[in-house]
Amino acid sequence: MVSNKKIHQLEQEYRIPDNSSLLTTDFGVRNPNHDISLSATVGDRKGPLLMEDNLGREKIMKFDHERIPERVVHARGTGAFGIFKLYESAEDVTTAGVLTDTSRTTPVFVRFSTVLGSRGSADTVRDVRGFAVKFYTDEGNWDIVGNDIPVFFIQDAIKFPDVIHAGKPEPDTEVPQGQSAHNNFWDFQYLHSEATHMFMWAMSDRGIPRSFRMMQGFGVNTFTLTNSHGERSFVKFHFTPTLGVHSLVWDEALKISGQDPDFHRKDLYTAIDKGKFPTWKFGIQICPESRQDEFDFDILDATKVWPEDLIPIRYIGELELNRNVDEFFPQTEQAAFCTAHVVPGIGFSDDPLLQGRNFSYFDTQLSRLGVNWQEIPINRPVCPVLNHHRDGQKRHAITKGKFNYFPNRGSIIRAAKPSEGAYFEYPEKIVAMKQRLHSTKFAEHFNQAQLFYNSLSDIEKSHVTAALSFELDHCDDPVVYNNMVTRLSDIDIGLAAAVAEKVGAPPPTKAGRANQGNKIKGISQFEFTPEAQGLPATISTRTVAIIISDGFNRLEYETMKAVLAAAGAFPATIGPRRQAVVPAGGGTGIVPDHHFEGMRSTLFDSLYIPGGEHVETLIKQGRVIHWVREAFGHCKPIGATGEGVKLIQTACNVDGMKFSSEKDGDVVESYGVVTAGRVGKRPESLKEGWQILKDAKNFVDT
Ligand code: HDE
Repeated sequence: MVSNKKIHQLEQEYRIPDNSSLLTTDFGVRNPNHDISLSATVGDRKGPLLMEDNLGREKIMKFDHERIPERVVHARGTGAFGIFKLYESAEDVTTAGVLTDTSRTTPVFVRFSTVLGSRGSADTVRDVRGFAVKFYTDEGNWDIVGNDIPVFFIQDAIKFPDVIHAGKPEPDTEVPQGQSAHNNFWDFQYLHSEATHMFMWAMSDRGIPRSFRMMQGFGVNTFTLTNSHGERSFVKFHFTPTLGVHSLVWDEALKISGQDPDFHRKDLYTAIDKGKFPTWKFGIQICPESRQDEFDFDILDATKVWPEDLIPIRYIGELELNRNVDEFFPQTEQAAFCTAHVVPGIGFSDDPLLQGRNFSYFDTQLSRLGVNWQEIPINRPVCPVLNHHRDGQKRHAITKGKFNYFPNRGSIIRAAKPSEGAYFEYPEKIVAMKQRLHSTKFAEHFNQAQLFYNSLSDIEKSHVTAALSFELDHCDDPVVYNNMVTRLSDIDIGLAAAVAEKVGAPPPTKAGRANQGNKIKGISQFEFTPEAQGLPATISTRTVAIIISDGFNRLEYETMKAVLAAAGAFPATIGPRRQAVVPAGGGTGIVPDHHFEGMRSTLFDSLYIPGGEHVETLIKQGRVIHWVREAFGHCKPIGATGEGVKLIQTACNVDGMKFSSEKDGDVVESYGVVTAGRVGKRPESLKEGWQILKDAKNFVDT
């Protein structure tokens, strides 16, 4: 199993040995009975329980206090360990060891999350996703507490309670759970025009990722880097998934919320467990101080991206997740991130959202985990911690000696010098007025919302229209949806008109603001497929349901399964029962992984139906027809060989299309129907769809 400095620390210092077998109490005494409470026995019956039962009381008392407050936002999430490797030094802009020393491997812990839902809510709701990375560097912990969307709803942290109150369940009914589709959320969006850019992202396919492994991560706020000459630049952080950026379709997301609320959590766990470690390229966008006033937006405004055409992304490292947690609560739930955690060479900017966040994360951990939250194993740095902070609830460290103040008459402890790696506070010159004002350029709210919309492909645009139409359909206050249509006309009159018609708002008569038609790079998901990133297309980690019933063609089944597995895909066999299903001609049967009612097509990326007489049985079963038809409706690649084609034709009402693989005589060469797929771009023809199943040569040639 993968190990590193942090894993070693956790295992050496905190692991309960898994080779001991005798139960004990929390105070270490061997426990004679964990199952039966102590009581008086009256005749041959148990009488009243005894107060004296300290073993029983300890067990129940510990249970009573198992819950801690869930995170006030981002409560629903999951995490994994990994490493960060730097392949190009950024020493021209920073002194941070983690960004300059290419020989290092820095351990990380990453937690992904949704924002609005509570801890038990579903994974696939439409929402922003958290992407929080804790780097355990040799110089201390550095946290990038980011999201999968590069901008935010508000510009000033003081607005955070409002945006979150408006998005969370409404106060009178506590409805809806983990949804933005309600009056208060959209009322807020209209009344805060600065949110326009962000809600457009959230309504795009970015709001319903296929997998945490297929999302970008962004630091969102503007940070600073300082180099060895004391020069400072502004910086934005980026993580780009090498598997590409991919989304669910909305109908799938809705259904999966009920069918498997843990879909994303399991997806990440399974990939890591099977050794298919997800990776992200790590990039920085650097804006030297001298250029900070050059743009028509303020570089400290978190509702704006820095268009790549203006400031390119420099990819300098790679993040890999390679180990699941051993226990969810002490590791993932107690992980505590804080934007104020930076290491020498990295600093803050005056971004007012970041300034507020630096206070908020520290503060929230106090109520969630207590004042000694940084001593919890998952949060401890891998380098030494030494200071005169003392006491408080659940203090673990035991410090010897007389002095708990500084300086003192006897201690050898002293403050570090810059040459010893002390944190460097950049001496920023400030001549200021103290007042409650926004920066002047913060007043512009629609340019980038429009750039975003214009930069999407037509398919992605249609998804935005559909998403807004869905969300506003769930708002029953006409003030809300009428206002929102007005707001949309500030972006695009066509979009506003299409949504107005669906949701019953008066059609907009004129654009609030003409659409300038400009576009920028780095917005459409099509730009982030592996191919677009110059990486090989891959079917790796894609799930393929193979549908069989008694009488299936064993050769076709086994060949396809082997080909899929060899290409790194995760095939699963689905049959009428989880007991042996017998192939044509008899012989040992195959025990399916699931039965038709136990799973749904929504939980797979693709379907394959081998030939054989089983097709005659399959086409008579409503649930099987539903499997195929639904996958077709969700534009998934569907492959079939031999008689399997008939099932697709029957289920989907389409004619078979002849195709052949590069390999003559291969069982893959047959007749079949393949529809559009969900990998990256959605193919518009059957032929393009097949490309995905086939995944170029990877698929058939392996
Ligand atoms: Fe957070 N945010 N946030 N946020 N945030 C929290 O901290 C807050 C913002 C983000 O996996 C809380 O530990 C304020 C932007 C993530 O544990 C809290 C503001 C971005 C996570 C908090 C923001 C984020 C949080 C709740 C406006 C993207 C989950 C629990 C100024 C860059 C971290 C906690 C995890 C969590 C405050 C805005 C990302 C209350 C005041 C912008 C990924 O402190």
